[in-house]
Amino acid sequence: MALLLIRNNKDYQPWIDALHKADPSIEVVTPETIKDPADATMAITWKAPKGSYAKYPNLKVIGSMGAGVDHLFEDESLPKDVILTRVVDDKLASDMQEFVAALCLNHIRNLKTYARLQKENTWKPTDYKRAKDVTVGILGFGTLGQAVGTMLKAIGFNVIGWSSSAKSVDGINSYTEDELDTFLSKSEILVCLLPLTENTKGILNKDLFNKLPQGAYLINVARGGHLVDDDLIEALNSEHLSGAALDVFHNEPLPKEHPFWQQENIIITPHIASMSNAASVSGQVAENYQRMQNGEKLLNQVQAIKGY
Ligand code: OXD
Repeated sequence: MALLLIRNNKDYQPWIDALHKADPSIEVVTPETIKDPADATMAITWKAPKGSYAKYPNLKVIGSMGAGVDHLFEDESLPKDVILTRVVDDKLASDMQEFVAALCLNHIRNLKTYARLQKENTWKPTDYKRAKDVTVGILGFGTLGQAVGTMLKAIGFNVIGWSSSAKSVDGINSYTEDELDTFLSKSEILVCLLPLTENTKGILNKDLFNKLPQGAYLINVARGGHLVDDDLIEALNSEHLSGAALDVFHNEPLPKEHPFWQQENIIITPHIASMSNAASVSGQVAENYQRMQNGEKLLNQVQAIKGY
């Protein structure tokens, strides 16, 4: 019996060290070190090369090393009868809170404009908004969305949330299903934190942008697959949207020739909003490995039918 790690970048050592520390009794292997593929009973993975899962016939549990699980469903070799898990971690939530707060404040205080003006040796004060006068809509009001909403509320923003099932968070109006248009019409900054599923692919498109107030700002810290890139460029060029901050892309790294790089009103960051940390999540992975062996219910299970 062994716990198998599979990662696109093969950066295994931090995970091996952290898992050994969490539970030295677990045999941790990688596709390179496993002797018999039949030994792997649980795998934790991040963007595994396509077809990986077919090589291991005894997998009972497959877990994502991150909060998102869309990479699991993108692989047709994902067995139908395994239990799927993801990580839920306070650090992932607080990192996301700080990142989105920084972007919202950066936007209302025009810091990107000053960075540009500095390059031109230009001193030019401009008007700014106060958080209390700005409504931020969190599209995807799950664990991370609620954490971000609570932080923005504490800073002073008006915060509203939308999710497919109703949520109740103190001081934050939450909208659901058929109230999407009302939610969008109030969102002066829209933060996408939705899971990527068949229903949410391409949701950040022309129709949605047209429902936002004139001059709205988009922050996408979920997945590149939520966004229709050309529709964003059009909405920025027509000035219906005033700008965007994008941390995630259809193809990562974002190809050098992608038009987003040339767009002055887009902030591009390399998928760093909230990075899963092996030391911080290995405890829950080790706990799940033991639970699997004891036939107990696992932590942070994913509902395969919903895709998150
Ligand atoms: C995640 C991510 O899903 O880093 O954890 O995007």
